[in-house]
Amino acid sequence: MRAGLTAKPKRLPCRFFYDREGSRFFEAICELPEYYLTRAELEILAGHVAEVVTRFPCGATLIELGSGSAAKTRLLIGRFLDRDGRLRYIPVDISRTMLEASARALLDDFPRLEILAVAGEYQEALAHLPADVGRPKLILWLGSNIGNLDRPEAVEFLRRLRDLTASEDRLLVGIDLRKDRRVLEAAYDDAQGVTAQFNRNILARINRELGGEFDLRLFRHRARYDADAGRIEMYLVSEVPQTVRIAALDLAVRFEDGEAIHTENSYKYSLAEIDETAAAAGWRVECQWLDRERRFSLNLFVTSEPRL
Ligand code: AVI
Repeated sequence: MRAGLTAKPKRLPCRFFYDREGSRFFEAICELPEYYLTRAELEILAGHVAEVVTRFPCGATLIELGSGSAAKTRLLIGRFLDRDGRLRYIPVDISRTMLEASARALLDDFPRLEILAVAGEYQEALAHLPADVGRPKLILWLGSNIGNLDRPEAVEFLRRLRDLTASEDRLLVGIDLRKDRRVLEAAYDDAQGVTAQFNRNILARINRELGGEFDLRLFRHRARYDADAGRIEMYLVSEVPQTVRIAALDLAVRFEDGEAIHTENSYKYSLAEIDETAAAAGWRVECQWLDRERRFSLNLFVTSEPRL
């Protein structure tokens, strides 16, 4: 927080959005009419879940990165259990409360499911997965979570995942597509102001956890699409010149009128960029499905090269 708020321009890492409140706001975003991503991915999964499951023999392990409420995963879990009678599911999420709530709800509905939940940033949590997670593995990275990584970081992380997988394993990645600016900007600046609340929650969190004195009413939510970079950028813009104290950091942060904190990037991909990104990380796109409106893609990656 200190590094970001004293940097020029100011920035805060988007992973800090997700405390209990932030995770709730994000769940509300997923229900918004403008935020098409969740519905589009669900539509694709519903149409192709059987096709995904048939690629695996009995006894597969399902690992999910950034599982959240795991709403979409239920389709896959249900299908695997109907076929195999058992399934090991390893959800990894930064929000411990969300992880506990979703694991309990899943066990209520699927008593034969075995769950090993890992709380942590998923990049780091990978190092803590048990050595024997079971084979073959289907790793889920849904919701276009890949979009919150810069493009080179996405390649690097995909390569790490590749190093954990064997030729019979698969990675199912949901990736949002480049599209008209109006559709994208509405999705990240909705009429009800839920995304604005989600964005401001990062300041509310500094107030709660670090004794910050941010007045949330003095920061405006801004979401802009940079078509060249292919990314939505989110900012919190100070409406007035002001100085904000943060007790636990022993810091006074000065804001000029209109000065912005950059809080999130959400990258969008073309189909060619998906191929290139996969290839650069040692994967190949085995199957690719789009929703009816061709806004979102679901991609089944398979390793393209043997492990060293
Ligand atoms: C979690 N992530 C994929 C979301 C996105 O679309 O980049 C976070 C989000 N930010 C604003 N709305 C949703």
